[in-house]
Amino acid sequence: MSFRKFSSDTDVIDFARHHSDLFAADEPLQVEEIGDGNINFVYRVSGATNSLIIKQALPYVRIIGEGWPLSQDRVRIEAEALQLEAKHCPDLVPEVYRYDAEQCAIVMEDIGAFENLRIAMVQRIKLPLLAEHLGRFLADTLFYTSDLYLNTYEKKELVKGFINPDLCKISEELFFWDPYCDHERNSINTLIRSDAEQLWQDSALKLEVARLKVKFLNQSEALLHGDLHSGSVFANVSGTKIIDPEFAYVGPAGFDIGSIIGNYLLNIAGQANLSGDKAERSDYQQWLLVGIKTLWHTFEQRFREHMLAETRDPSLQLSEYADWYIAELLADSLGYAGTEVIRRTIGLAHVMDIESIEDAERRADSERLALKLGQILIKERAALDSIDQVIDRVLGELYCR
Ligand code: SR1
Ligand code: MG
Repeated sequence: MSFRKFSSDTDVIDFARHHSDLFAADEPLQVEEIGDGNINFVYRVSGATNSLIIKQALPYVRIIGEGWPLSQDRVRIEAEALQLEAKHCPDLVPEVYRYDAEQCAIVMEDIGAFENLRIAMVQRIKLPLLAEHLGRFLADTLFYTSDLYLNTYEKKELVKGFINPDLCKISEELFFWDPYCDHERNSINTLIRSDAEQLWQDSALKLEVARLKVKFLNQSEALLHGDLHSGSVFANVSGTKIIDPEFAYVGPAGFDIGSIIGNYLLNIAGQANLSGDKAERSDYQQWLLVGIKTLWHTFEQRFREHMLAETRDPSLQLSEYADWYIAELLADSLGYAGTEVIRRTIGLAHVMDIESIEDAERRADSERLALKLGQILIKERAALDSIDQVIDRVLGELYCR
């Protein structure tokens, strides 16, 4: 049978029964479409005691339609990336039960016991293990897919298996071009139009963004998740699950680290004006800043341990090299965090952390703060030598307004 979009609950249920043994043959099943992302359709199929998730990729971007075609190979890439991540951190990703190339669909574990991180952050829920889990995920997935660990042949096979041009093109444009010009895809609060126009005139900033873009295009350093924003993370007080690696490709390691740090910062900017008690919002901003620190320290310590104990290439085993490598990674991560913050503020795809501020003036204030933080990170990334300096710099912007 050739590809067919699931067009009814029965289609989805038949597919679930055929591709899993979780359900009894006579068990009644329910389907809900739960996809809230921009690109795909996601269904939860539930029986009396078990449930699973089916994700189907259509040959175009869901929110745009057939006017924005998109390779369905992304679903193979997602399935293979999840399986590879599971080798290194099985507790941090949903289990893939089946990948069906014909229907461009993945059948996977239901992670309904976890809450979407973006929603949790908007609600100011503190998740005690989150930052450590993210740091461990990043250290393990990035180290074990890099030339530090893989041999020449394994690494080139990895690069080949994750050639992902359509999805890379989306990021190349949405991160590194659209927000830096008056692009028709941008969405800009009219109250900050002049701030955006100023940013478009800033050639020092655009030069730094160009340098980050060239790394994104050329630096085949490690297998990235490729879209590690807080909507791709689910968490609760005891666990974390990272989903949706359809943008995976072999790129600069700092891109993943920066994407998630950027999402912490977007929430920090949002908390300046989200509804609720001011003291509670400030307290949550502090919690997020501590989270960035913990995430980076967990990552740094674990990645360094991996480098010193498991780097296979003898020419890369010097401890001085590990120091240099990690310092470069911090700078890259800060730069990419800045591009994530800016593109989510004036580009195509915005975030609830700021969009849910109803009052346009207050939203504009958070957007200005986000733009400021993004520019600082991009322009000052080489001078910010430690995560403590980064936190101080952010605090300076938060409290000197
Ligand atoms: C058209 S896709 C817009 C954004 O949604 C995805 O989740 C990625 O973040 C992409 O940049
Ligand atoms: Mg996604």
